[in-house]
Amino acid sequence: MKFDIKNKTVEAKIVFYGPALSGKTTSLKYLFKKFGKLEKIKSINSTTGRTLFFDFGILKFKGLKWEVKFLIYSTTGQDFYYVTRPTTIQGADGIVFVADSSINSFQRNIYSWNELINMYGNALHRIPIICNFNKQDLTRKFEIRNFLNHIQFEKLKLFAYFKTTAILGDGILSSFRKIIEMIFPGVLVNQVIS
Ligand SMILES: Nc1nc2c(ncn2[C@@H]2O[C@H](COP(=O)(O)OP(=O)(O)O)[C@@H](O)[C@H]2O)c(=O)[nH]1
Ligand SMILES: [Mg+2]
Repeated sequence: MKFDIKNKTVEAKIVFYGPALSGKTTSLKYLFKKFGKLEKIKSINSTTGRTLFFDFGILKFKGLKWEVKFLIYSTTGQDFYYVTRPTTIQGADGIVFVADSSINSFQRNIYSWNELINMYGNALHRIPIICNFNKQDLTRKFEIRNFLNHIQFEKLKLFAYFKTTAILGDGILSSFRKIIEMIFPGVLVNQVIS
């Protein structure tokens, strides 16, 4: 988090993390579209259209006295680009883990989650983290409870989860509001998002 007292601005970094094709880019696009900033997202894509390095965009909100700037990233979940991920998530003030709820993706989510844990170690206890169980529109989904038990979520102090369907935008805004609230507990959130 960066505070600029002179210009009364605060900057926070939010990272969307998760396995490949879980819906990170779709979630980000919905969010930016919602705030009329779709054209502000920069994506570095491979020729197949999958995110090669990351998507990146900035959302600014005017508070009563302070301007709040959210730097929002999505990482790629492709093993080959593993090396780019630690730099993307460095200094994150909040993480949105986007899980693919398809019953066949359970292990891929766990793998990606463990990767995150390994990168952050104990710091994950200080960083707010939200898990979006995305693709709720699918019929064959794993049990959320199973996943939560598997990751021992009760050990995480700043944790919440949401059911989302990014292609429809369901749950995306609520989840975003929550991560902001967790990053800036208390008054600020009501001022930045009307
Ligand atoms: N059925 C369904 N498909 C989704 C949902 N969100 C994303 N997708 C699809 O999943 C694929 C991968 O999405 P993308 O956002 O590129 O995943 P990323 O690799 O995590 O950035 C695309 O074909 C999306 O249209 C969802 O909520 N439901
Ligand atoms: Mg992507």
